[in-house]
Parts: sequence; C-alpha cells; structure tokens
Amino acid sequence: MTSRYFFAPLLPLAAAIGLASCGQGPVLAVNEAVVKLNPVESNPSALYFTIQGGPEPTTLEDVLSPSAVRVAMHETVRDPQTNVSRMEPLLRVAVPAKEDVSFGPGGKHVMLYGINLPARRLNEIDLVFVFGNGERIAVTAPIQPMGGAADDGDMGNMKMGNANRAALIGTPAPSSVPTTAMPSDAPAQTD
Ligand SMILES: [Cu+2]
Repeated sequence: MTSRYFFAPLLPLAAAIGLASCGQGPVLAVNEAVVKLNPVESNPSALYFTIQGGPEPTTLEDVLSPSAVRVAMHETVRDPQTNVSRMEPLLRVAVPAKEDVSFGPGGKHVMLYGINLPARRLNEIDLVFVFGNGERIAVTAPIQPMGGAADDGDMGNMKMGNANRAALIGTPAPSSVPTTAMPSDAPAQTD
C-alpha cells in the first residue's frame, strides 16, 4: 500500500525514463509460468517459471494466489549417496542482476495446494510474485495436465507413500517416455 503513494509522484518521471530507455536494459520479469495440475485434487500441483533478473540483484520472497489454499517454494534435492530425491522448503530465492533463475521439474519449484474449481475450470490461475525489492509482479499462468514422469518428480516424495503414489500413477512409466495426459475436468473424448 505504501509503495503506491511512494511511487505516485515518480510516475511521470518513470514514464519519461521508460520512453527514453524502452527496449534497453534488463527488467525484472516472470516468464513462461505454467502450472502442472495434479490429477488428484487433494495433492499439490507444481508451478514452473523463469525469473528474468532486473538491473539490481533481489530475492523472490513469496508467490501468492487467490485461487490456492496454500503456496510453498521448494527445491528438489538429490542425495548423492542414496540417489533419493526429496523436497526442501525455500524461504527465499536469490535473483542475481541480469540473470535468469529457472524453476523447473527436478529443481526449484512452487507447490500449489488446493487450487479452486474456478481456476481448474478456466485452466488458468492468477499469481503474484513478491520480490525483496518491493516489486510485485502479477502473472496469469495456464494450468496444464501433468504430462509425465518429469512433472511428477516434484510431487512424488511429499506426503505420499509408495502405495499412494502407485495408486495415483497406476503402473510406473519409464522415465524417458512421457505418459499420456491424466484425466482432468475436460469432457471425456469419444472415439
Ligand atoms: Cu515441492
């Protein structure tokens, strides 16, 4: 709220600078955001995206959504000794100046718990990315069906035993072969 008042007097100046420097210099941005929907409603879905670093280093502090019960930043970490992956919560993520930070399968990702029905029906979800420098970037991300073993990797080990996991997935798919799309709210196709 305070930022609005803080920035209001600067807007004409910012607009003038913006015109002068249009297309030049790095701008903090969130690109290619996509949600991979977990077919089991009670299980979390994964959000992937790429942050484009701005002129100054900052941090991603949080991701918010009015359409999810809970949002959490995670990193999938593989234990080199046992080769077992697990997810660890991330409090914040450094965003270096002028560098991309990727959130993707098997690495940093955001988990969305309890995505509501309107978002599922629309196949898109509103998100707000909160940065340490005070910037908030609103993004509407498409919701896509979870498309394969790579997507699944970030859900598999969280609060799900092997039995549940097997029930969800059916038979394990070879990791190199994408599984077909999971059933969703889309109407069933007839042949
Ligand atoms: Cu996770």
